[in-house]
Amino acid sequence: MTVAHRDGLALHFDCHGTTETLTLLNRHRFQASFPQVVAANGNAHDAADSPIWRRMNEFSHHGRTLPRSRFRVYRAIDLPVGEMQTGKHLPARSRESPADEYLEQAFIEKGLLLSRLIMVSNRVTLPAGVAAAGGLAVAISDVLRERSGVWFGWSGKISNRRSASPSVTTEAGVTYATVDLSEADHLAYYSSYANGTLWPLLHYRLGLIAFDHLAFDGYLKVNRNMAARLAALLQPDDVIWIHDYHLIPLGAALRDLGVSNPIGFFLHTPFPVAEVFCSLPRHEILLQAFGAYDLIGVQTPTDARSLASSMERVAVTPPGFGRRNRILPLPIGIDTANFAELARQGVRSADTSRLKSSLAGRDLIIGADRLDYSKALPNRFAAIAVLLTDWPETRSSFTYLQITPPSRSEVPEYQRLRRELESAAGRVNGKFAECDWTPIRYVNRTTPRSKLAGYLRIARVGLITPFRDGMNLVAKEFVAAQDPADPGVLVLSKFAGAAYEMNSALLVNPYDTHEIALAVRNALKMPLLERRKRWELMMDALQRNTVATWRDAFLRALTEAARPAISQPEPRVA
Ligand code: GDG
Repeated sequence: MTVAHRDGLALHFDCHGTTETLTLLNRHRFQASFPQVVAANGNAHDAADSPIWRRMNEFSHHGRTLPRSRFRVYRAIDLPVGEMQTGKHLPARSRESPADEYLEQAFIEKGLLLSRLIMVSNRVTLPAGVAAAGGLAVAISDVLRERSGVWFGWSGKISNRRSASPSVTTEAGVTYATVDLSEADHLAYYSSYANGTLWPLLHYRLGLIAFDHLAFDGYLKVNRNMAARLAALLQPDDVIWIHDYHLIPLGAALRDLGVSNPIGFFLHTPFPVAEVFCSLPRHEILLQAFGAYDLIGVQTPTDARSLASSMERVAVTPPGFGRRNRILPLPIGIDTANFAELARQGVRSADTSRLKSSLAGRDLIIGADRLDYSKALPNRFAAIAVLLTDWPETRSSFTYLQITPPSRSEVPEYQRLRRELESAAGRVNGKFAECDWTPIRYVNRTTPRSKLAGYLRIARVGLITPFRDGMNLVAKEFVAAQDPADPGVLVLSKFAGAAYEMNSALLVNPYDTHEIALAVRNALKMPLLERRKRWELMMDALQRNTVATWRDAFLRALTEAARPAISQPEPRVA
């Protein structure tokens, strides 16, 4: 038995038993956090001389992680070391519960020991920045709020001044490291390739794809440049988690620079079937790049199958260092309790009251989506016209509020969509409005998150019908925001990843405007008992799978996948 101790926190190793994973430990933080280690024979060592530290070092240097050992963490405030060793003053729970739970507590409360988490995404939302309207930014902010680390990516700024190192600021335990892009790089990497080629491809919109070899080269080049800047920031025990389609080749570029840390990737969009993906010119390069990751997370089992079958078509090389290359469906969650609370508070705000009184007793139907063709907004407006035509009794009985923050406005397809929506909303309103009522309120601005939460709570229907969506967090937020005593009804596209978990929603085919209209009519008429039953099932799923469970499951699977396949004998430490 070994006890490392520092202040009130003791770490107790018992390496004769089974189970917990020492791979989560960061050697350097261990040394800094626990200056002294006491062995079973009572001898005290400086941490750097202790057998456990040497053992960690040795395994880490060989690119291997420590084998599984049993170890426990407990808090033993002000106990003399001898008493810590016997464990007799510990609460019973700490002797019985899985060590993980205590480790987690120690990590979160004291920020000790756990490897540094490096989150990488195309765009970094700086703490002083405007609240982001985008699923990925919302999810990463949620993850980093609970677990400090580094967020690396593009600053959102375009600058032709070349800087070798990123700008770094730290706030509330999170380090933000950002790089600017030159105008040419931004055009090739972001507007042309990521959003003009990959985004439509991943959403099954082959007709919208523009492929340009130079843009693809620019995309690869920006990924290589980002890798070089990121590599310079890395420490040996860091765990790297890269997000989304902008950065598919980043892991491979890091490996080329000799980075052997665990690297995971999460794709927030859908992944299309192999026939579609492989119609992309030079797709082999991207599929090979997926091979550099220890773990690839996707939103649904369908996405996992599609990616695996595309990768099977090319002989993908695994990440090396004796690791596996795993694909795992891991649906992203939201911070359910937090969003529900935001909605409870939001409903008492002046803005929500204003909206409510403006409805004059009518039901509210709500949609909130970035202005993006994958969200199928023209079909929603058309479905409202069908509803008002085929069920005239619904006229003047509801107001449909569509909140649509602008997005990627430099990409021509998005400019066209904006014009199309403006005229579609005008057409429906022109045809059906009365002097005291218009069916559609179309807001083409970002709404603050707290306001949005309040609006979702007072809505009778959430109308979320994308053609394709990796997950769709708004669908989940709509459910979390509802009043349990009088919940609204979710009308959801069956092609959103969220439909896997939210299958008590009214699921519709987004291409069928009549089916959407009928579902909205049924939602408006649905009796309270049925609304509650459907809502409870969905809320239950949201409480089981939150953004925190998603994060933990991803990091656990990443640690597991990054562990070399060859198992080591159990160490006898001290
Ligand atoms: C990508 C994938 C996947 C929306 N309008 C406003 C606003 N929002 C917030 C929502 C939500 C987020 O933005 C949108 O998330 P979604 O998941 O619905 O959609 P994408 O932006 O396309 O996200 C998607 C997601 O990544 C996560 O993996 O689910 O499939 O495409 O949180 O509330 N926020 C504010 N004002 C708005 O007007 N503040």
